[in-house]
Amino acid sequence: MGLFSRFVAKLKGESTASALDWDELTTELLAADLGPILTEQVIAEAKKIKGDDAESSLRDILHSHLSKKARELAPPASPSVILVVGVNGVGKTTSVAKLASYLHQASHSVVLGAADTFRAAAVDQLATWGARVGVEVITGKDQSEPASVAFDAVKRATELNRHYAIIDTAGRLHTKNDLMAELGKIKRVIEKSVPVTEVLLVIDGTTGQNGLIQAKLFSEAVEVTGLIVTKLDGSARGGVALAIESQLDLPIKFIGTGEGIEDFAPFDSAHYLDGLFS
Ligand SMILES: Nc1nc2c(ncn2[C@@H]2O[C@H](COP(=O)(O)OP(=O)(O)O)[C@@H](O)[C@H]2O)c(=O)[nH]1
Ligand SMILES: [Mg+2]
Repeated sequence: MGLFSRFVAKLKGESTASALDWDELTTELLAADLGPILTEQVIAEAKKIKGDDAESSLRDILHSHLSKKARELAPPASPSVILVVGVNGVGKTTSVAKLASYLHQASHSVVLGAADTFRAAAVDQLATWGARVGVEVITGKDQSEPASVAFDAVKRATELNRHYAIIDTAGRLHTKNDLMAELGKIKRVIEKSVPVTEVLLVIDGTTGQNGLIQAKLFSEAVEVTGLIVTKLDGSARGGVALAIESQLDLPIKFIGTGEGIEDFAPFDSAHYLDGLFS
């Protein structure tokens, strides 16, 4: 059952909601990870609603809190460079592979850069995905500088006139300043040859309000242009996505809904809101 279906059903035919209903809606919004700030804003706006059009009004309220920034990916160039960042285990490498497959299927050419050089397993993971998808993966020698692998991948994409270079990076704790600074370095080194057109922050949709803190700190370290929200296949209702959009004005560009390569789609705000109401 969607987040608001019960509430809207109750409100039908009433001119105002009772105090109990507001408490109930507040609890539901918090349980869905909208967070205290957005929940308070939505409740304040929702209190002006009359019963009959509660659903469409609530939908309008939520819609007004979504980011107005472009959700489309930067257009293909030669190459358009996409840096993928985030904390450990959120699904960066998987999302890089999914995005490569998505672009590949749309007849775009792609080169991947395995700039998570911390762990050999991370490089192998991306190489395996690359082979499966059918795109070239640039890797460095063991323990090589992430920035130099990223630079090489972009150089390769430039030489081959590829549309996109997607760079996977190591997971980093958003609270570790030196690791966050390294992201800036990777970006600067790439930009000696080609501008970075997208920095996509991967957020695990099940991590709740911590996702909001991650988004805040990553945006301070590097200019994040959009989000990929993963693991929206589970029971989590993913309301943190709305909180991030509302409070940081970052557009969600893609969502991940499973471990498979096809479990990935551009974010569709109407569909997302439908899910909250259906
Ligand atoms: N259920 C689910 N699992 C995912 C999704 N995206 C990634 N994963 C899983 O999350 C785990 C960590 O993914 P990985 O890409 O290695 O994360 P990274 O450390 O950020 O690179 C793996 O087991 C993935 O299969 C998703 O959208 N849904
Ligand atoms: Mg990884």
